[in-house]
Amino acid sequence: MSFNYETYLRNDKMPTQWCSGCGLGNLMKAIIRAMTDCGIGNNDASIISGIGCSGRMSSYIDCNTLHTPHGRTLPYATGLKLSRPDKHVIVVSGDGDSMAIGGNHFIHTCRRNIDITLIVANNFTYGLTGGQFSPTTPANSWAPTAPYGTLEPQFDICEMAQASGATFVARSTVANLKHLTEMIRLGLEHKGTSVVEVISNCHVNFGRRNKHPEAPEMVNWIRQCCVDQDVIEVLPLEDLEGKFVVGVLSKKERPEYTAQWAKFVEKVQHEH
Ligand SMILES: Cc1ncc(C[n+]2csc(CCOP(=O)(O)OP(=O)(O)O)c2C)c(N)n1
Ligand code: SF4
Repeated sequence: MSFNYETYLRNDKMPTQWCSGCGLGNLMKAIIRAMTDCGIGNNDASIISGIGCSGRMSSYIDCNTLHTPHGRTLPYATGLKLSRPDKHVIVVSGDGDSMAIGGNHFIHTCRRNIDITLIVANNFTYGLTGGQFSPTTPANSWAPTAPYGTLEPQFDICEMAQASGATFVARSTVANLKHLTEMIRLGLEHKGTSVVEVISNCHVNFGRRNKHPEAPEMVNWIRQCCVDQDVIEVLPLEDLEGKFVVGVLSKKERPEYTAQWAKFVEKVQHEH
């Protein structure tokens, strides 16, 4: 399939402000490809993002966008989806945006199983503000806010999503555009809360301090850390240490919130 990126982009905003080689460029490409694959046009969807380098996604994709305060993408997305259940609501958020300041919204969005696709660009850091450590920064990493190394263990975004009730959970990376497009496409097709974690390179503010200062090398490192979900059964546990398991990690059926809400409103109006 050929992809007409210009149709989806705000071409007057190009080139992007992202650093050269930033993984977010590939993520933007994958989102446009997945929307094209699903036949979702600019007006069929809304892209909502928070504040952060990942937050710029809503400035660049021309798609009924909302650029919301840091950590607050999901309340906006929930309101929008409730008022326009016919639209695809796609949230693009950073690991800080969705796991730190927006962590509570993340949990309750997954719990409701509202039909939103949440794409979390996990670059292990607060990229925009200079590389402070985030809830997904690996332990023993260096950051300006951890001059002696980080002590805290990292959150597993996909485990958090599953435990909170998201009915589609997948992980991919910017190192494999085809796989990433496929995971986003499956998330878009799923009816319910879908969470797609995307391991991305911030070589500038994370990699530079943690032995991966160049984009190609950091992308290769990400690639080498990936293990496909299909093969983990046959691997010894120690081979999974420090690896990102990629693929569809869980898919379940459960009533979707906007459909439940419509029925609920009808029932209440009928009874009162
Ligand atoms: C309420 C509030 N607190 C803090 C900030 C400052 N701030 C802006 S972006 C950001 C972190 C961005 O990190 P992440 O969400 O991981 O996105 P990335 O830049 O890595 O894509 C912070 C702390 C803010 N804008 N608003
Ligand atoms: S600071 Fe990091 S996340 Fe932000 S644009 Fe640069 S490489 Fe990408």
